[in-house]
Amino acid sequence: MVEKLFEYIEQYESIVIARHKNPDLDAYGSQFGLYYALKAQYPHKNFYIVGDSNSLNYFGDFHVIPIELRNKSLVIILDTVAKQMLDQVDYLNYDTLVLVDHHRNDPDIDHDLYIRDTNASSTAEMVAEMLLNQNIDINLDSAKALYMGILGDTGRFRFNSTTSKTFLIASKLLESGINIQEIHDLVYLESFEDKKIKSVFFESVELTKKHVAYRKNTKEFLDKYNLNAHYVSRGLIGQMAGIKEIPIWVNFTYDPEEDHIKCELRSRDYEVLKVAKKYGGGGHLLACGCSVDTWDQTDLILKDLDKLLEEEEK
Ligand SMILES: [Mn+2]
Repeated sequence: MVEKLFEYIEQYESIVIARHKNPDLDAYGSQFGLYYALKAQYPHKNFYIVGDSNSLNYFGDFHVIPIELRNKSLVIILDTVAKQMLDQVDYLNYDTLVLVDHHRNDPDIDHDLYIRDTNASSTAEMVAEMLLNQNIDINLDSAKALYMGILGDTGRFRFNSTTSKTFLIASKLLESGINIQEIHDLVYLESFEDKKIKSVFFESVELTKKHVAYRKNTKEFLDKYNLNAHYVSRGLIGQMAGIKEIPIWVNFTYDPEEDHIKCELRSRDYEVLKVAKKYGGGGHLLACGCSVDTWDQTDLILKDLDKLLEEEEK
């Protein structure tokens, strides 16, 4: 399958590399990692990186390209297989379309090739492995991006999605000369203000009777501290992680742009994905999300999570 992707790459003059909206480190890392390596390997081809940007963009700028160009391109979509995570232009305008992803959902996008590895810690790990197997040089820029992608999706090699292969690949990336300290400072140093917001957030975390921790981030909370919904939803959920008494933790955040409530679900041991799927969401077994329209529905999710704990108590 990977060979087929590289046959396509050989075949096309113009190659577009896309990934999901509201990119996380893995989406950016896999995208830029693939881009820098391919650009150096095939200097006469045209590679384009497309998509939106946000506060996690430590990487660079994106190309804006005409639809006619997309229509005759190979389009590679990374780190998602779901239409709702993409702009229409990314999955409708292509000559050949390839999906590369480590999530469990089944694609609702028409495609020519689907490279899936649900055992991979991250799409960045998949991309690194493909490049290594194809003997394509992973230069410094590529290695840095891929390493950051792996860091993001493994929580710095702590989540149990981290495998011996993850370390093997990280080790290969280190051989490209990346500076770990520099990368960690770039990504993980916090401002005093950020730290204060985390403390406000944590102070009002609540518990259900089965000790599911949750936080309801209302419009008022976002407005008061001038926070963006995506940051609160994905960036603050980690504040509830790593607490002995808390087997499952959930972050509910009102998103004014979509006028719905983003729900992020996490657990160390319990398959919260079942609950996310019930509400139309998806993701990983222990780290997933969905969105609902009302706060009443968030209470239903909490009930379902309590039930999950009751049924499967470990
Ligand atoms: Mn990912």
